[in-house]
Amino acid sequence: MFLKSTKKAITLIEIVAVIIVLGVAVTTLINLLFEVTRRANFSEEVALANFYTQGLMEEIVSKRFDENACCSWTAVADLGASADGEDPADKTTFDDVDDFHGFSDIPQSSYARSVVVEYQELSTSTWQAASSPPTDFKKITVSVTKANGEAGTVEMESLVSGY
Ligand SMILES: [Ca+2]
Ligand SMILES: [Ca+2]
Repeated sequence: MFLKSTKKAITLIEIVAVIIVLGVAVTTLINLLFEVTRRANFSEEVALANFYTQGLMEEIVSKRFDENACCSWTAVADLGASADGEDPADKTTFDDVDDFHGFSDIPQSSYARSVVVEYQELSTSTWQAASSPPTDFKKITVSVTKANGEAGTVEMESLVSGY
């Protein structure tokens, strides 16, 4: 009778121990699963943002350097599609790289894409915003951001020349 009673007590302790161990293990597994899911989402966001950034960049650099013939390049105030008479909302009407200045669109729900084009100059060995534009070089920056995403903003820059 005494032995039987002791065996029951040990069984209860074992059950409590198993519950505690399972609780810790399940919590750890859930945390691990959450982290794996978060990283997978992050990778997918970066990959998609890269895809949309690169796609638009390739489209822009396929256009000619400027609306004007060499070398009376477009004034800074006239960068963008409006000054050339193209439709700022319709990039299929754009025919030179700076027409994309100020352009923005939503390639997919919650992904916002925008473009900045600015004249550049080489100072010693560093490219920087031109101190007296226009110059023969334009830097194109395409940015893609996912709303409420973890990847932040993905940016791609290209330098094109009027030569
Ligand atoms: Ca144009
Ligand atoms: Ca233009």
